Amino acid sequence: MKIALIEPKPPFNAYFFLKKLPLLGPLFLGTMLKNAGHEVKVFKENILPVYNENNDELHPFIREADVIGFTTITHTAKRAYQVADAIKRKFPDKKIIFGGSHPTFMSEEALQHADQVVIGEGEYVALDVFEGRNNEPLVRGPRVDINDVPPIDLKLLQGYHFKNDKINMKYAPIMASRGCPYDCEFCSVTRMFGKKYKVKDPDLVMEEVMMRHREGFRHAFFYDDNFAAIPGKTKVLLEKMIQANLGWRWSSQFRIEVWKDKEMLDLLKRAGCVTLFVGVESINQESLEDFNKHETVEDVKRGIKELLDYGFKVHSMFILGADSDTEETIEETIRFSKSSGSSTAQFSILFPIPGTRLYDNMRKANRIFINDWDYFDGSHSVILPKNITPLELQKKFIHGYKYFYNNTILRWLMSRVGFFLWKLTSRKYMKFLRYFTRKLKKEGVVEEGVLTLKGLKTDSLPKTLSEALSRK
Ligand code: B12
Ligand code: SF4
Repeated sequence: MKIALIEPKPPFNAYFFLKKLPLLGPLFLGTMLKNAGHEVKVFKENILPVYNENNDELHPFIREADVIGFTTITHTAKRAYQVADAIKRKFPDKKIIFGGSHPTFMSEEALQHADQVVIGEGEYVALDVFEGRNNEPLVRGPRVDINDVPPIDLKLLQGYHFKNDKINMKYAPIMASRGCPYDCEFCSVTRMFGKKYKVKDPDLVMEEVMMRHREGFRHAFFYDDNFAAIPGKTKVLLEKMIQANLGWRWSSQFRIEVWKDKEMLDLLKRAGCVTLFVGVESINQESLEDFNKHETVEDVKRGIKELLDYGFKVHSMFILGADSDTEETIEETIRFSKSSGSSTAQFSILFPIPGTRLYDNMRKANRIFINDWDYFDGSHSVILPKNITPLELQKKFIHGYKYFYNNTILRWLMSRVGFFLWKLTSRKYMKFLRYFTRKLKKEGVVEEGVLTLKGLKTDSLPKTLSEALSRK
């Protein structure tokens, strides 16, 4: 069978400097399907779009494929639906399957554009679904033992260039664990992969590491959500990397408490870890509690310093707009991003990802004012914050980037970020926010910048941005 797997392009190219990093779902499943004898191609639309909506043209392989799978996160969902609908219109007999973190939690919505939706992890059901033995509309994928998942075949990726087997991608994508024992309010990882932290056997991870090294990679990004969650197991892997003496450089995501384990820091250093991506979120203790972070501000401050002193780079990720945030606490967080000495910083506006408690609570409270998935990317205000207007929050987000990247050696990044901000906070959106904030004030929903919810009327909440603008 010919099988196409598609990662749709996001509406705003927010992470275009990391645009080559693929989601691994299609590669894990694609590798399994290829090993089972199918012709598989994986399209990451950032690199090679499969559908041109201007002339209604599909990529030739999509026209030939028997089955087409889509992976989607929330802010690529609309593009996925657009492409899937175009395929169905032209080729009604082709089977379309959806999976990924958005369809898992919005399965009925996704099913309107697909023949089947896989909920949860896909490995144990993919063969039955793609080969047509399981035709249930909603298929629940059981939790996967990641030791059963083979190393991915990067050659499935279309539109990338290969030279002597080396793909033109700087960072080798590797995943050594899945899941997270924490359960932050805004994050869907625990509900998607489970509270149990699944760690891959270090020998199997090393097989993949060696494979990427042979392919010519000298840098890697471990996709783990919490690389050192089970320190004992992480250390075994690190020892093996040190023994292999690969001389390569890599990064991953960590919780800040990793700083307390000096043995871990030593091993990380010797194993080639360069940058720790840390979810700092806020330096307002109440916001950390809103997020269920199980961290203290003191820990965060001390942790960043210790990691930097140890010679690591720290990429600090902040979330602005918790219920306990005010303009002042947001400003403090932004100022801290710089005074902390963090090597790089990333700001997000709190947004509700389907599948999270935050999403459920915001829906119930009727506080999601844009029901357009295109804007669910952490770069747009989509919920009514409590102590600041959506417009001011949006401005703080822009200010955060400008403040952090102003007059640092990272000017090159600034120019990129500047471009990305320009793209993201498009004029139309800002115009809408100004109008919307005025409307909220007029209706008494926001009084002196504080969300009262008193006057909240359902018709205050437009379905899409264009609808909101047309109502104006
Ligand atoms: C690596 C990563 C990135 C990379 C690259 C991502 C990319 N190409 O989009 C970078 C750093 C650039 C990034 C950026 C962002 N990311 Co990110 N990222 C991840 C991370 C850590 C790993 C992704 C991955 O490969 N997972 C591993 C595979 C195994 O999981 P999977 O893709 O879900 O696939 C499994 C199942 O879903 C299913 N499946 C998936 N697809 C399909 C398809 C079919 C047909 C079938 C049958 C089954 C199936 O089977 C797979 C195997 O079990 C995840 C967290 C996580 N653990 O998943 C967050 C995650 C995907 N990111 C997330 C977010 C929000 C973002 C950002 C918006 C950042 C932000 N502001 O918060 C941006 C947007 C990026 C963009 N596309 O524009 C959210 C998405 C949630 C959502 N519903 O939208 C996640 C889930 C984290 C979270 N907070 O909950 N990210
Ligand atoms: S934000 Fe990080 S620590 Fe919190 S649940 Fe998600 S992966 Fe775990």
